[in-house]
Amino acid sequence: MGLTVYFDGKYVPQEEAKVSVFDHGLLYGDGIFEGIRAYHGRVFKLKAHLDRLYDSAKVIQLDIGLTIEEMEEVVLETCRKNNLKDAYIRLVVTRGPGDLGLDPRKCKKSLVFCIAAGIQLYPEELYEKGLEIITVPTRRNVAEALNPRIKSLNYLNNIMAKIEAGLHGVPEALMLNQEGYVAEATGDNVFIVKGNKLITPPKHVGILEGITRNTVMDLARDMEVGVKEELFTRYDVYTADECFLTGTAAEIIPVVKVDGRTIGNGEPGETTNKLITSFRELTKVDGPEI
Ligand code: PXG
Repeated sequence: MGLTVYFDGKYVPQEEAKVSVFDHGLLYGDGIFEGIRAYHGRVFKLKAHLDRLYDSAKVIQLDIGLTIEEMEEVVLETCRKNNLKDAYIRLVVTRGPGDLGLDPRKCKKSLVFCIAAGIQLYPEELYEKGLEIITVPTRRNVAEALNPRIKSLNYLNNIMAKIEAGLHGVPEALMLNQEGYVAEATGDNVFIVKGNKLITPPKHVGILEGITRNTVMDLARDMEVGVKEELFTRYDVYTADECFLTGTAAEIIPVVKVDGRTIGNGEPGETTNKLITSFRELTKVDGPEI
């Protein structure tokens, strides 16, 4: 490996990038992050990721200590230092070291680190055959408790859902919100296709407003496919023509079975496949050059 990591203001060998046991990111999950990808020497949708990071910071009253322009340079420089053109980038901001109480005022300075690593691609077979998923009992966090729009270091809600999916032998979980409407998967947003229309849950109902989600909606509009953000239930998923998940890691991944019900004809749909093609084209040209 031997990566160079941006850690607390410096670029250091990965062995030297060590977080204190008193850091509130570790003790309480008090912090935020972004998962970003670079393709073909450009950081895809970097501005959108940084905007979301700074919005998350504002909501949890976390002073990042760097301007958004400085943070952009941190991301690009971390890629440069590691000679990466295609990368998975993890940008993390914690409340920083404090004492053993949860009071964030005891943390004098936030900690920023950025890792850029080679990317572990999902097997191409998953895109050709599609995924089987199930709905799990664990509901997505209620927005009034911990708003899922904050990309926080508290991922236990999603991890429990992932465990439940694993217990049933499938790789991903469909999570419902408190009212029983479809929310999202554990690290991906969800879309269904009905006729010439995409439907995805609105951003205020207990989901992360995914950057891949927003990109896919833009691509669909360009392709003259209708786009609707509205609540729907599992009934609508089972009876949809197509279903897919979107996220930085998975990009656009077709779903062909949900809770034992075959979606459409059981193969990745035409609209899904067209979106995958145009998404891959966009990754060649979008974002600042490294
Ligand atoms: N929902 C949740 C709960 C997520 O965590 C998405 C949707 C998709 O958002 P983006 O902006 O990526 O389209 C996410 C993103 C990881 C990893 O290492 C997780 C995410 C992104 C990148 C990497 O597990 N989650």
